[in-house]
Formats: sequence, structure tokens, C-alpha cells
Amino acid sequence: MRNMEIKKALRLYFVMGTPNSGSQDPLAIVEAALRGGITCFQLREKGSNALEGDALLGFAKKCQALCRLYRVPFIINDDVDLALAINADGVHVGQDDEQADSVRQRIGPDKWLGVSTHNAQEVQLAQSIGADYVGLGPIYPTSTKLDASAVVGTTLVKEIHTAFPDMPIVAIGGITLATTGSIIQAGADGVAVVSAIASAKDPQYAANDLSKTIHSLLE
Ligand code: 3NM
Repeated sequence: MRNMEIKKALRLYFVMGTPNSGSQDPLAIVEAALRGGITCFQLREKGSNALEGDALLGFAKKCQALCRLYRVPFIINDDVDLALAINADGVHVGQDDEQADSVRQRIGPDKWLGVSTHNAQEVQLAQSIGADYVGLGPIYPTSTKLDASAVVGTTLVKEIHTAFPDMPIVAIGGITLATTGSIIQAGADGVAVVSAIASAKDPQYAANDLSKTIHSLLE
């Protein structure tokens, strides 16, 4: 039941922080993405000019309120204290962030825990410490995450989906409308994107296009 709910939420997973918003109002982008049909939102406040302290707390609360309005899960990247302070729906961590098993202990059994992974061994470890889903990437080259590891392609999605059929999988890294279909066909439950929505001329339109493509393949 929880697995099915998570797999559905992963379908169109929008990841963003204020540094990804260019000259646009970041909150307006989040709302446009929600109107366009994203199924999950992750606040990933990283990079130069990232918000901190009260400014971050305030922005996170505004994002959370919008997500609640649209009944979309609100996940915090790599900041367990913030996730606990505002009672977010979950936490996402990478391999270099706080150890996933200690994160699970701190957030308890109910909040979702996502872990970024790059191979079967990392997925196995994530599963053993009770991750609710794994991120796989970067599928394609991306300029959004400067320290992204080597490109894995859709081959890894197929391999992980076959080896861990119950584990919810979201693919990330350089994904566009044009490549979304092949990623879903490879066995991902959904795609996670930053720039395909945040840098689009019309984020609502971009999200809606992605949403229609994904739902037509998964219904
Ligand atoms: N994580 P875009 S790639 C946040 O490989 C993130 O784990 C990645 O941004 C990973 O959709 C990435 O603009 C950036 O390529 C994704």
C-alpha cells in the first residue's frame, strides 16, 4: 500500500531550490509546477546564494503550504533538522550526506526516506536500511548538479528494476520531455527533474506536458 502510494508520487517529481529559479520568482515556479501536475516536490536548497537560517525556514514553509494545497508530498533534501522542524513528509539524502540509517532513526518510520544511488550495491544498502525509494542518476549529462557522478543511462534503470522489482525508482539527471518515455519504459516509476520545469519558459506548461506523457505510459 505504502509502496504503491510512493510509486505514484514519484511519477513527476520536481526538485528545486531558489538557486535554480533564474530571474523568476521561485515560489511562482513551485506553484506553476503544482498547477501543471507534479506529483511530488523536493526542496533542494544548494549551491551559491542558497538560503540559510530563517530565510530558508520561511521559504520552506511557503513551499510546504503550496504543496498541501495541491495534496502533493513535500520532501526536504539533506536537512533532517529542517524536515523535523516543519514536519515535512520526508527526507532525501545522497551518498555523501548524513548516513541514511541514522536519518531513518531520526525521522521515524512514517516519513518517507529517499536515497540517491548509482549502482545495485547502493540500492541494496538503501533497501536494507529502510529507504522508501531510490533515485537513480545521473541518467544523462546535467549541468544542474556540478558534482554529479558518471552518467548511468537507462541501462541502470532496467538493471535495478529487474533486480529490485518492489523498490520504487525515480530517475534523475538531464531528463527532458523527449527522453521521459524511454526512462519509464526502462522500468522507472517516474522522473525527477530540475531544469525541465524550473528553466522552462512556461513551467506550468512544461510540467503539464511531462505529466501527460508519463500518465499515458503508466495508466
Ligand atoms: N541529482 P536536471 S542529477 C539533483 O545524479 C540531481 O543524483 C542527480 O537536474 C543525481 O533535471 C541532479 O536539471 C540534477 O538535470 C538534476
